[in-house]
Amino acid sequence: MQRRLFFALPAQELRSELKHCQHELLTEGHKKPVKADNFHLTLHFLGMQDDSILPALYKAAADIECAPFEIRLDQYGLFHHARCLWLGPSHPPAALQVLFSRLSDKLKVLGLDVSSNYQPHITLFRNAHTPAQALAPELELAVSEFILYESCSTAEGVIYMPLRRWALGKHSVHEKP
Ligand code: 2AM
Repeated sequence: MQRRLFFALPAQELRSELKHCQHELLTEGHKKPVKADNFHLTLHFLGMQDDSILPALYKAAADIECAPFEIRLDQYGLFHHARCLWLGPSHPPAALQVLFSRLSDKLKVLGLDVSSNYQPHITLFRNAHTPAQALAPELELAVSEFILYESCSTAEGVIYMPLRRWALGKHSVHEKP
């Protein structure tokens, strides 16, 4: 079976703050807010992959060593091509780049295409055409784990299902939630 997969940092702890940002930006005419359940900060998008790759992905992720860290989210941005309006860090912490690069190295060994051009962000709106006018907030995202998600299309829209999560600073692997 094929699954649409991506590694990401969960952002549910900032759920109410991010919803507040969306509420403010709605007044600027942005129309398609991301569901709060789907807030995340992507590390690596893997696209459609066969199930058979999952054990290798689990092993690769479990081998990553990285201490917990924080990300200050303080700027809005717009990807014109993808039409997504996002909140992200103006100064991504070195630890985020380290986690991204270590995961990247493991994925390359598995023969996967990984992006080298990394712009960390949390998407707030899809189908966005214009940049945010409002001043971005300053939010701290505490990063203590990363997750392999499956993107699933349902009648209610896309949902991101955590397949497995890995705690930073430990080698513990938690099975499916
Ligand atoms: P984003 O909203 O953080 O940009 C699942 O589809 C998630 O993977 C999306 O929410 C999107 O994250 C990211 N994604 C989807 N298609 C992508 C692509 N072609 N390249 C990079 N990231 C992508």
